[in-house]
Amino acid sequence: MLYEVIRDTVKKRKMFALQVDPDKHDRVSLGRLGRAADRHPVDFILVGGSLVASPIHETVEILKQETTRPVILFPGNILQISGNADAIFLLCLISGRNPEYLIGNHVIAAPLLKKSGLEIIPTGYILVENGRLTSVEYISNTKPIPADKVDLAVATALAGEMLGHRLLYLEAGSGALEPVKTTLVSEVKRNISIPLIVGGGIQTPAQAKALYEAGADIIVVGTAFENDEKQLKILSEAAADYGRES
Ligand code: 1GP
Repeated sequence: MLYEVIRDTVKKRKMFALQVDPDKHDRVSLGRLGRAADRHPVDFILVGGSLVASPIHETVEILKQETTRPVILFPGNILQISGNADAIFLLCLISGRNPEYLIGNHVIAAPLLKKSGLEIIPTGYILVENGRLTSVEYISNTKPIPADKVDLAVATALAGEMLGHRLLYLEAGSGALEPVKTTLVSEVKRNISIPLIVGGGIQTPAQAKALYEAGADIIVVGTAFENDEKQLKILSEAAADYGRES
């Protein structure tokens, strides 16, 4: 099962994931990205976004044809479910207080998910403020945790782990001006024992390295590759190098 692979891998090295927003790609660029993921040290591919108009099923199908990397759903809503994927991060937006993103959508999706046969990976999703209004904040109608409120982020992460989430995801939001601050990442990491994912606004190897050093087990990057696929090589290799150094 993928969860066990992730849990065991992060005990030995850092991981790197590519996030694909189906609306930002056509068939050709998706194919290219899938093949590039195979050539570089990408551990898995996340598919989804806050607001997606393209059929998720097709995106997953194309990626599955072009890559051997696991494809995991990262759904912004219940329309973003496809039985073709390998697993789903079943996100619970625990930084927010919108019941639809805490349980409402999960109830609607549960029978479909059961039928789909997808591996379900319950994930506590924590949105952290980054200085700009992000799509996830707007669409979910929730407030992010203020960037300097480390104690709130730690308490939220602890609650997420205590409630049984198997991963925690610190999210600055796609296209964030700044990634989540390293001080916040390190305090969260110090307090939890499940794998910690960090994403949003990561553009450079130096940022990735600082986040790994602070305690991120997995880094997720999306926007940096949308206009420049060469960045996939640069960022994923920097991540792999860091894994070897540490
Ligand atoms: C979004 O964390 C991911 O959910 C990736 O963010 O697009 O800013 O890399 P970016």
